[in-house]
Amino acid sequence: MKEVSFIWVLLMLLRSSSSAVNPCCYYPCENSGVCVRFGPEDYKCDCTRTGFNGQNCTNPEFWTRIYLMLKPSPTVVHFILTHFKWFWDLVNKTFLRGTIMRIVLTVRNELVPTPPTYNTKYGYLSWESYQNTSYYTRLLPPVPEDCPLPMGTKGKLVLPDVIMLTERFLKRQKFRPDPQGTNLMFAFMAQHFTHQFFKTSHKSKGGFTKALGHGVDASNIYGEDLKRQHQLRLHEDGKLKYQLISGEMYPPKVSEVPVHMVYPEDLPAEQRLAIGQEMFGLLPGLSMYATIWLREHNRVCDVLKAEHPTWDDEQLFQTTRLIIIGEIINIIIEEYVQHLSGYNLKLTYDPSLLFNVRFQYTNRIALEFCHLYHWHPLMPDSFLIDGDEIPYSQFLYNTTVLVHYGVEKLVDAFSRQPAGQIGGGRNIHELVLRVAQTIITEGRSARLQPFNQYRKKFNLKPYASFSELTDDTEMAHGLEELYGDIDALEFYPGLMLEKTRPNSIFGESMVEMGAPFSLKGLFGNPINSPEYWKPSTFGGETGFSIVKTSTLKKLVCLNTKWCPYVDFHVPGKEEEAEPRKPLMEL
Ligand code: ACD
Repeated sequence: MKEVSFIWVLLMLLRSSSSAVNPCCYYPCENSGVCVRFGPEDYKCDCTRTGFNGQNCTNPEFWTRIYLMLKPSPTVVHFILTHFKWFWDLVNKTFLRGTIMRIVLTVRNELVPTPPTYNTKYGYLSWESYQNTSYYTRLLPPVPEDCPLPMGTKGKLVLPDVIMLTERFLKRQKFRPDPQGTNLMFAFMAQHFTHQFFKTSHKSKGGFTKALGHGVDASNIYGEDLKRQHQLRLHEDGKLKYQLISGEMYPPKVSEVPVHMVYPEDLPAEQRLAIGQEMFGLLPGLSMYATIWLREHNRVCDVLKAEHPTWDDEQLFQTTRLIIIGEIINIIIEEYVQHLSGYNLKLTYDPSLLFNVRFQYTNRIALEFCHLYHWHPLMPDSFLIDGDEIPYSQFLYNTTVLVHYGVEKLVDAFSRQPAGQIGGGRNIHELVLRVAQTIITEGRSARLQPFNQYRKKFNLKPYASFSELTDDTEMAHGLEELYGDIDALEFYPGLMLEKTRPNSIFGESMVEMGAPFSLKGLFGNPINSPEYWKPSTFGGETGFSIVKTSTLKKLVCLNTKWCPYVDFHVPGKEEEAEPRKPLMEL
């Protein structure tokens, strides 16, 4: 291995000394200008519609100058949104809530190109990138192949060894709970929800996805293709197949619904559950959410059937799927992103906020979004359920945990157990550290641009040094030694090692980069378009109201015998004391 990298370094040195360096390797174009190479040594920056001009798109136009003067920094905006609770309590009761939400959405949306632009193969616009939806799109083109150094022109000839890098800076020393109080109910929701649109195709190397819906399509519930969907369907009253265990609904067995699922060879047939997403037998938290959504789908089918006795199975199924997609989006915006943001502004799922602004109802998942969402520090050291402590060895691929405890006890346990802080480094359990290693390796083969280039793309100031990135002096020195230059720091390590905001789950970059992808993906869903967002799409006012009023608590408690403590954060003092509410009050 060492010889191979030595030969590679020699080749690169020979290449760069014998020919001119591709000028785009210097990333000369600022402010989203596009670098185009002309001849061996020349380049031009295309500054069209960037609001800047000059050779490198560095001179602001008049209105840009004014805008930049008035624009508050992300730190100031975040501070205002997370403080002054009395002020936000007032705002949340007025029309200003919607107005501010619209501003948040439009500002974030401007950062996501639509139609999509580059992909791992094409660092320039091409029809192939646009129409081949098997690729993840990319915000920034890959580092050109002919650059003298792996990250362009800065840093070391060889990037740090991935195993050493992750062992040293990402591996957990001692579990550090998230200071925002995030729990495992959130962590499993994150995993369950995102695996409908992040399905990297590892067979075909180079930024391909198997999730062709590129957004919230509930394919994790219904399967990624029509064949799987039909196998999972009961073909009666729009429902999905299920099995009853002690009178309660669970996903059917693979022996009865023979869809491809990933299970260890020695797992007994009766323990193999058939679920929309083939990986969801991996963790009881995932099969728990699969069970909850299965029950919800079949419950909504009953509601629709009662109002539309003439509808056939197909119409009941399709309309229920749209309702389920709406419920997911609502819960994600109003509870999941709300929790993550720590904002005192109450985020609102109201698609009509965007009806009078320029907005395209389409989405393409970006490779950078997929990488940044690898939030494995959330995972604890072991799982605490109903007085039992379950180690990973007994948790993985153990579907008996779900049936043994039942949904209620699992929800209760996961809602009470703290998840780990995502940012700040050294908080990934060693059992899942290899996932971080895979993502860094994949980032290298996809030639992702340096972290600082992404900071600029998202209107953030690039870090001037490693000690600006992190307050941990030892880590800053170590990174300096390994990368040689802050401008050569890689994307994923940058996001994970950046200092966290005070009492926050992660740092500035994760929010500023994650939010645009998220909000565009959620609001860009077709159900939010003026053509779809109306009662008839959801079978009438009843279905529309299920979408508009869905909550995590209703999702769980309308599908369980008793209502456990359920939230995306661990209980505070008041919640510990709060008596369980009867279902009628939900
Ligand atoms: C804002 C709203 C608050 C944003 C806060 C944190 C965002 C950080 C990372 C992304 C978070 C959640 C992702 C959720 C949903 C993804 C949906 C994707 C759909 C394709 O300030 O803007």
